[in-house]
Amino acid sequence: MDASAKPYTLYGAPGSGATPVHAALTLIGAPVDTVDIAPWKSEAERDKLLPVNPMRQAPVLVLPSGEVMTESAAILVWLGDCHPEACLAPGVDHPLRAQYLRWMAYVSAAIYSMYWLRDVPSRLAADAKAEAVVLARTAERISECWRLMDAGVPQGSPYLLGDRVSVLDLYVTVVSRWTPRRMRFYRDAPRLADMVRRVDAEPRLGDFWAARFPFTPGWEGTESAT
Ligand SMILES: N[C@@H](CCC(=O)N[C@@H](CS)C(=O)NCC(=O)O)C(=O)O
Repeated sequence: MDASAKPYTLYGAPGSGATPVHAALTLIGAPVDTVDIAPWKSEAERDKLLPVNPMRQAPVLVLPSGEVMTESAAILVWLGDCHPEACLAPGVDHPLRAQYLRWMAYVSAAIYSMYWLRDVPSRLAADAKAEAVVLARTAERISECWRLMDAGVPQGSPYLLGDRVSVLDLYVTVVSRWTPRRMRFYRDAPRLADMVRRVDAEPRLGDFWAARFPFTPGWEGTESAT
């Protein structure tokens, strides 16, 4: 990567949906400026995203051209396609391209979408009791989705799309760390679990994880977490 290249600007706090994007940019070796905003925390934080995303959500990636991208799956697919030298995604003619796109959209639509409600359950739940039900039921749904993905992805390779880490692996690795966290995910999705442990230990991402999504004591949670 040309050291004088114009940087990307990435909005989203450590641990957010900006994290798989940032991990991809790290593997690509592209310069990136970060704007740490945690929109799940408050209206005030969400409002900080208004100038770049009317949905007031992270991640937002401002490209070196100044164009704005939102939607984590689209950003990751775009980065994989625009930086083929990094080998982070199967190209349009690759036999795994269709499955790659299928599971990228699945993680976004079936699992990530749950966090609009999980992060602020009062959006649909009227009181604390209803909020607890929402958290338990969305955790069940997330478990089910990981189980189905575990059974459906191609088998027999260290990573989901072969011998090299892809943006799909980065996406699953980060989203599976969100509540109800990893212990439950390991139980639900044992094959995906092997892959995410490899990505957790990826030497090229060691400093990145430490800085942007550290493995702090208790980070894996418990099997019964909601
Ligand atoms: N479909 C969006 C979802 C993004 C999203 O939900 N981001 C969370 C942070 S990780 C957020 O901004 N939450 C605040 C909100 O939804 O109001 C994507 O895939 O990028």
